Amino acid sequence: MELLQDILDNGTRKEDRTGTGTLSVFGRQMRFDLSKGFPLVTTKRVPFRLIASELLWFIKGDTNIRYLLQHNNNIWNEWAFKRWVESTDYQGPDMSNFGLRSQQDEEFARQYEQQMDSFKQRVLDDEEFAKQYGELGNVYGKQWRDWTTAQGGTIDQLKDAIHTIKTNPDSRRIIVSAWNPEDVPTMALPPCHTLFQFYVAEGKLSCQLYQRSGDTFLGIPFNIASYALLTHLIAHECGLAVGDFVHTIGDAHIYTNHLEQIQTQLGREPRELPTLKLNEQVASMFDFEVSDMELIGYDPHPSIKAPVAV
Ligand code: DHF
Ligand code: TMP
Repeated sequence: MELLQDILDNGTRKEDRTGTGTLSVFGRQMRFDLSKGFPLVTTKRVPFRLIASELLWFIKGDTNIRYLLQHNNNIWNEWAFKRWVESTDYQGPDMSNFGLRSQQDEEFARQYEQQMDSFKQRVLDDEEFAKQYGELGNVYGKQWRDWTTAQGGTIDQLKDAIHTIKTNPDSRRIIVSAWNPEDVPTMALPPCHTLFQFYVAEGKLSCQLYQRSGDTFLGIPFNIASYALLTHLIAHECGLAVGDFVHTIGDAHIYTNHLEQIQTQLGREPRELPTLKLNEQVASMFDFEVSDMELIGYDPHPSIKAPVAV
C-alpha cells in the first residue's frame, strides 16, 4: 500500500514496451518479517493457489505452460500465445498487439478469446504442439535447476543453495540467478525476479530478491508471496525458522490502466495476515504439492480485476 502511494506521489510518467504507459520510480525496498504472518496482500483477494503452483513449476525446473494449464493456472498464457501467433504455423486471424487491442475493441476481444481458448486446449491435448508452443524459453525453471555452462555441463543453483545453507550457513555467497545474459534473447519474457540471496542468522533463514521490474498492482503481490513461500519451503527442509523477506525493486511502476483499481484498493483497511501451514509429513521441498500448503485465516477484501500489459 505504501509503495503504491509512493509511486502515485513520486512516479514519473514513462512510456513502456507494452504501449500502455506507466508511473514509475527507481529503487525501492520492502521488508517482511515472515514470523509475523504470511505476506499475502489483504486489501484485495490474491489467489494463493496460483502462486503455489507457479512456484512448484519453477522448482520442478519446468518452463512449459502445459503444467500450469494442468493446474488450472492461466497467468503465463499470454506470453506463450504471443509466440504462437507470431509463428509461421499460425494461420488464424491477425492477432498482432492482442493485449492492447482486446481492451479497446469488443469484436476483436471475442476473436482473441476464441483463439486463446483453442490454443490452451491444444497445449493440453497435443504433446507435440505443447513441446513447441507451450515453451517460454530458458526462463526461471531452467536457470534455477539446469543452468548450462560453457563446458557443456549444468548447474543446479537451487540444490547448491540448499546444500550451502545446510553445510555453511554463514556463507555470503548463497545466490540463485535467473538472469543469464546469453539466454535472455530466447526467453518469452526476460526474468523480472532476477536474483535472490539467502542469509542465515540465529537459526532463521532470510531471503532477499532483486526484481528488475515490478508491476506493482498485479505482479508484485504474487512475487512477495512467492518468495515468502520459497523461503518457508527451504527453511522447512533445512530445519530453520523463517526470518525476513527483503524485496528490492528496480523499476517499480503502476500501469496507467490500473489507476482506478488502485484508488479502490488504497481506500481499504489492511486486515490481519494469514499464516502458512506446511504438511509436516513432507521432508524435501522438492516433493511438495499444492495440497501440502495451506493458508490459515486469509480473509481479504474482494478481488479487483485489472488487465495485464502484454
Ligand atoms: N506482465 C505484466 N505486465 N505484469 C505482470 O505482473 C506480469 N506477470 C507475469 C508475466 N508477465 C507480466 C507472471 N505473473 C497475473 C499475476 C501474476 C503474473 C501474471 C498475471 C494476474 O493476471 N493476476 C490476476 C489474477 C489472474 C487469475 O486469476 O487468473 C490478479 O488479479 O492478481
Ligand atoms: P518488461 O520485461 O518490459 O519489464 O515487462 C515485464 C512486466 O511484467 C513488468 O510490468 C513487470 C511485470 N512482472 C512482474 O511485476 N512480476 C513478475 O513476476 C513478472 C514475470 C513480470
